Amino acid sequence: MGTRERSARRRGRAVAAAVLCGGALAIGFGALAAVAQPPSGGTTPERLAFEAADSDGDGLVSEAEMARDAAAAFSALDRNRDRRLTRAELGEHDPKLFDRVDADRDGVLTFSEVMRHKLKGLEAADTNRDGALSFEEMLAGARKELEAVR
Ligand SMILES: [Ca+2]
Ligand SMILES: [Ca+2]
Ligand SMILES: [Ca+2]
Repeated sequence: MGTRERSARRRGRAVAAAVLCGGALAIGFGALAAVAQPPSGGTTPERLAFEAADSDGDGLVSEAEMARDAAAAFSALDRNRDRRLTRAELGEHDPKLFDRVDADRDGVLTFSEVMRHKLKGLEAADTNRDGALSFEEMLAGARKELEAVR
């Protein structure tokens, strides 16, 4: 595999992980934006994702901002508009993460399954208990979650 294929592969995995991760919930839409518009000048996809989710720009992603971001990511991925995300619609992703979000194990993700998972992720990653995620809290939470399924 060449370098270009490898980095495209990594990016695809990052998008799906973003949508599936509780802590990285905020990454969902941002990672999609990063794919459409590759980061320049040292801005990481994670940072872009965070800034896209932090709509009031206060450096924290609140529960409401997370819900808005998740809804945008969800509808962007839901190509056939049936309000369910299939494994195929998610593209390349970690099946173990998918299983964690798919609470009723029917093989598709509803928005409420995604939101339940995201809110759990927010609670777990919110180490200073202010009800919102800083960039550092979000990154640490995402990392922990990815390690947990490994
Ligand atoms: Ca905010
Ligand atoms: Ca389901
Ligand atoms: Ca916090």
